Amino acid sequence: MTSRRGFLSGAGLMLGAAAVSKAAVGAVPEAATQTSPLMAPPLAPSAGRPYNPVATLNGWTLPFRMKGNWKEFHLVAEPVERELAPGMKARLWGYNGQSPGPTIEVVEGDFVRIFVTNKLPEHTTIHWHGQRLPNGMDGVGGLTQPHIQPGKTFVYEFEARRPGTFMYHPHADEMVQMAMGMMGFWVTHPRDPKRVAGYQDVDRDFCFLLNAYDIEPGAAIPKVNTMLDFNLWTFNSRVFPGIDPLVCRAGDRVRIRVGNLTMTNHPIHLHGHEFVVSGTDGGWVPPGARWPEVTTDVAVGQMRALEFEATEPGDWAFHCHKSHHTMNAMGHDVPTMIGVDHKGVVDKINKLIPDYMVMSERGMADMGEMEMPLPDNTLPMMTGQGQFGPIEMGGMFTVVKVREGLGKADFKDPGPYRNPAGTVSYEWTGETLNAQRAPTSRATDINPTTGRSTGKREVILNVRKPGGHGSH
Ligand SMILES: [Cu+2]
Repeated sequence: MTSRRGFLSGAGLMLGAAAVSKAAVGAVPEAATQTSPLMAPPLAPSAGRPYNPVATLNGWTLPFRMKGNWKEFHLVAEPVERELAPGMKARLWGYNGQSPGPTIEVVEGDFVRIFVTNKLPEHTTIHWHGQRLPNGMDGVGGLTQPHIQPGKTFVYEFEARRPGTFMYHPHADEMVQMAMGMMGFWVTHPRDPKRVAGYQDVDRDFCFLLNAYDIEPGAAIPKVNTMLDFNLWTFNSRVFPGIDPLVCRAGDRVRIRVGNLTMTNHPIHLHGHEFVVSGTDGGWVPPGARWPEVTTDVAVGQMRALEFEATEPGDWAFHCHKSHHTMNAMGHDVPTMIGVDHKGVVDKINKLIPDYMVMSERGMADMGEMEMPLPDNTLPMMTGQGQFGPIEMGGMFTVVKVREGLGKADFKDPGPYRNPAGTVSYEWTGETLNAQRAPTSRATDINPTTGRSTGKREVILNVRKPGGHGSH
């Protein structure tokens, strides 16, 4: 098959292989790209020291090649299209076809060479957040290196000295480039797990970044001058119900690594289990220094590794506990209408505007069910269907699905949990007592200057949700 004649005539068809073999003898390694926003199976190491690979939610791991002692990777900074959830695509900047970029996995002591090609319209750099490395490899544009101009390729070389959880992101026009989705995850596995205090092998090792965007309903490109008032809160540039579930076999020891590259903190909360924070920005936490939690705050720029035994079968919510971070973009100026009866007004408005709908007369749950007319490329504010009805979530929300009898490397969504008979909250159908109710709270009118009662008349105090999100 590989006669000289056949080889020559097949030269055109051999292009792919030729490109690989050319790369294999030198030059820049091939830059793999990913088109799917769904979780790729953990990527077992193709060479070098062994490790248990991580599972990146809605992401993938970048393949490497060995060149002598060096593990070589190629990242391409470029505009990408990212599906945030079925029904909405965003035009972001990222690496190798996706935002976030691919996860990079290496082993403590590896010599790592990363080629970075800039296909953006402006200059960039990559900062290797949390790593010990030579100062000139730290990726701070202007401070530790010249910027990487459009069309240019730079090389970063360093030894992965410390095992742990890291991130990468530009340190150039940072507010814009991170608001556009430029970031990625990095895991340095321990070379000898037994010698790293606090490190423990786990059965499933998930990772993802917290990120956020400000995309107007109907638009696809983030606003890049937003400082705090983001409206889409994402795990790895995905929102519920587009975020992969964390599928666990009952009894597994599970690690979830989280990095925060938003501009606010996120209290990350797991239902049904207690976890410990086993790793922080600086490495692994010795067992004697840990305490049990069900929520841990991940501040801006931090990485946290959470660990727990997945002993409780079920569908367990896993989410940021800021309730406006488990919602998708909305008109932020929806007033509180709880308790206000609009019926008469709506009938009149409907004569003029037939599609007009009243929202939130009884709370906002209506919006989880209603088929509201939305602009194209816009997700509902509260969405998702569970086996018992609408879930009324969005943003930073997903489900840890613990199941008996899964395969060791089975990450496939097993569908809704089948709760054993008699273990689901149920409606009381027996006799009810007449509920004793407290009288409606009232207060007398308050003089705004003195803060004292005027004693004039009674007013009902209405609870009003804050409209602005100016201080996330
Ligand atoms: Cu949050």
